[in-house]
Amino acid sequence: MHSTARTRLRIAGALATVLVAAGIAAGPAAQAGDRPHRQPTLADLAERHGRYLGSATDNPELTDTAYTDVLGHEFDMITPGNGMKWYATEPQQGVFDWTAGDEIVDLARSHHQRVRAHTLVWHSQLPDWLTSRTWTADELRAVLKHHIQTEVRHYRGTVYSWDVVNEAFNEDGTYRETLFYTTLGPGYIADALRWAHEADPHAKLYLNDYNIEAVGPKSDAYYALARQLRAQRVPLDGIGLQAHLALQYGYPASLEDNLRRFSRLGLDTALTEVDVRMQLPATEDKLARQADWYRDMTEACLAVRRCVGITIWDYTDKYSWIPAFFPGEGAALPWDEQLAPKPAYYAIRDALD
Ligand code: 9MR
Repeated sequence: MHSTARTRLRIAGALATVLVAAGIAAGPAAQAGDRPHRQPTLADLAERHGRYLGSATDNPELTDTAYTDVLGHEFDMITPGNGMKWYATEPQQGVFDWTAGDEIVDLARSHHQRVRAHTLVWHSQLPDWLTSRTWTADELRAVLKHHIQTEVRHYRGTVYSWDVVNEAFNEDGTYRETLFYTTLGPGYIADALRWAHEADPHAKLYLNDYNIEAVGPKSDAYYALARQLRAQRVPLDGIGLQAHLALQYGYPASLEDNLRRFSRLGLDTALTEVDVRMQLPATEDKLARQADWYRDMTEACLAVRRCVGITIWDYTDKYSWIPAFFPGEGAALPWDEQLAPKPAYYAIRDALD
């Protein structure tokens, strides 16, 4: 939503509160679709702090109108969960397919939401033509550059940022031995950032990974790389901390310090794929702990000036990736499978309010 429209809504909302308090207008029993009377959304609350509140989404879910209703009004940033990945966008070499990504960009634009585009260079979800043969360094460099620049040019002007390279490091802080690393060496990361910047000088360019929320060997590797890239004037704007957390592994208590050290390098940070899974069944106690974690993460981001926003990895347990990847685990998101808000939803509100 444009900020003028939001301001108007906010004024209308404030006016409605006064009228309700004065007994002039209908109170909470008013129709849900009665926009001037609605409570501020998560995005409204985040905007007051100059932050965004986003959700991932995926194409198959978009026929679920109860789902898209919430997606369209509660958030101001959208990430396609799969539609912009290499397997989807270049299924045959040199043959590009924008159908899935475009559908999500168009939906986001129709709700005046921005888009965090995800992702250009990743070892996973690659097309067969790319993984089923060997490449010389020169060949692969040309293939990578063409993929990045064609995709970034296609979405130029329609996306806020790109996760240019995703999941480049191992847990111990060594480079992950991907096709790109083993063929091109570590310089593929700087090259990818430069090529993306050439194709869209306005998009914010990120490196993105999981298990880098706390200070530790893996986030240290990003810190060292980011410092080096900044010194070499490579166009890097931000570090994305995915934040796929699990109750059984503990909360990353150094998150705020970690965000702050990246800020001090002159970089933006964002929590890009947040979820907090648990061993099922979900109990009241686990949902309360989960809510605390969502609150703490939100507060950590608000406490660090250059933490620009938070994206949850879809908003409802109905469409979470967790149960399929971690059997016996789930309930990771702030809305349940019936699209009802959970304690985590109210905890995010509290932290933002
Ligand atoms: O949400 C995505 C899911 O639908 C896919 O099946 C999965 C395949 O690996 O990828 C999921 O998204 C991942 C994201 O692209 C990168 N970080 C980890 C996410 C969860 O696996």
